[in-house]
Amino acid sequence: MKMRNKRVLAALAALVAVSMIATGCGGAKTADTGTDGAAAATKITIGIGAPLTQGAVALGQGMKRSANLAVKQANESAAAKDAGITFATVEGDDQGDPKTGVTVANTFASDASLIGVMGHLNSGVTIPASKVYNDNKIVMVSPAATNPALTLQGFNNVFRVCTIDTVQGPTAAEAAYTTFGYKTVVVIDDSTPYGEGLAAEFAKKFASLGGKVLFSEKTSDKDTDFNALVTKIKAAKPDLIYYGGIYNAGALLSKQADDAGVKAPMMSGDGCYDGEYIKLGGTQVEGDYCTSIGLPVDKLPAGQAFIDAYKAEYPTDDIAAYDAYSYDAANLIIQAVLKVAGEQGADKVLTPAGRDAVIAAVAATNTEGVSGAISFDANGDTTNKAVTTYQVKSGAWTPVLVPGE
Ligand code: ABU
Repeated sequence: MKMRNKRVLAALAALVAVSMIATGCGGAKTADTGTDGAAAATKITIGIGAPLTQGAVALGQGMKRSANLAVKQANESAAAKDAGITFATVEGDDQGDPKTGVTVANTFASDASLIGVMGHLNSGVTIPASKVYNDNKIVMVSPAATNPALTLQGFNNVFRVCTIDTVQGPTAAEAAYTTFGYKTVVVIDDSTPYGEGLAAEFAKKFASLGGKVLFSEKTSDKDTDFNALVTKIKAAKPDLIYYGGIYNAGALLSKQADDAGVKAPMMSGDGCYDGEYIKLGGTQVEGDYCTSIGLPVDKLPAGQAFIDAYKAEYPTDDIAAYDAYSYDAANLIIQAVLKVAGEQGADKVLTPAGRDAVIAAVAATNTEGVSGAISFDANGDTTNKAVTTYQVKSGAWTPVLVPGE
């Protein structure tokens, strides 16, 4: 074969490899991408654990897009090339289901090139999956799981860049009672660790402020017919409905309450902060509230650069609630890998000592991300405790209480 043809083939092979990385293909245990005598790069894989086909799909797909964007940018950077590393991603569709999440975690753990996981979304999935990662020295950074129990397991490899529900619940209660003046509430949750925990934190603070919880009730995150509950809510005549759960069921509850003539708006947490809530609920959810983690992306110093890069990569997709956090979570893993590669060599990153060093590097994070300043406390929780309150106005979630404003 003539040298020129060999070069063309090598260039094509490199292009295929890059396109696999950019589209999130993965699963192979090793892959080298060296061309024409260049030193072969070490492939380091980051798992994307999220609900991609069932559950909070709108939020999960956003997480995937953002982690893939971070990896694409990393692979274009001089830092990765100089370190001799090519990053790849592999998707794990946990479907928002704890058992499926553990299966995803075990599949990730069987990939020898996988160093870390950006995920998962649901606390009820993230908590059992995190044990698998701990058993396998895989660093995990969740952009979304807010139940406090996640980081109270004594695992040194578990981190999250979202604040927790012992912050979010009381913040919502303060907003509801003190700022908006709602004095009575009905508290509903979806029986998930997230929904139960958040609703309990809200109710505790609301009552401590002097508010009255008229009744509390449990539903399921799979429920679609809330008519019996709505009848009960209507009879109680609350000022406000508080819902701990995800947008799919939350929007239907609010819509059905409105259709039945319940005047009270609904307030919920970050699990409802998505345009899908408004699409599913229609005009009936106008005036509803939710809280979500952090500041609105466009109010963050690095927010506009992220928005520009995101729109260039995904022109038809909206930025979802955890996208900036997912981008940051992936970048923390990337930066930790590059640090360890620089200190020990790329070939050492996937050794047990290298994995310990990557976990230690994430723990020592002290940086500015798109979501703001990022560092972790001893449990692996972010020290950024900002929570923004939104309201549906003219068919869009609109910030109404922004920390610092
Ligand atoms: N934080 C809201 C949705 C995810 C979860 O914590 O279950």
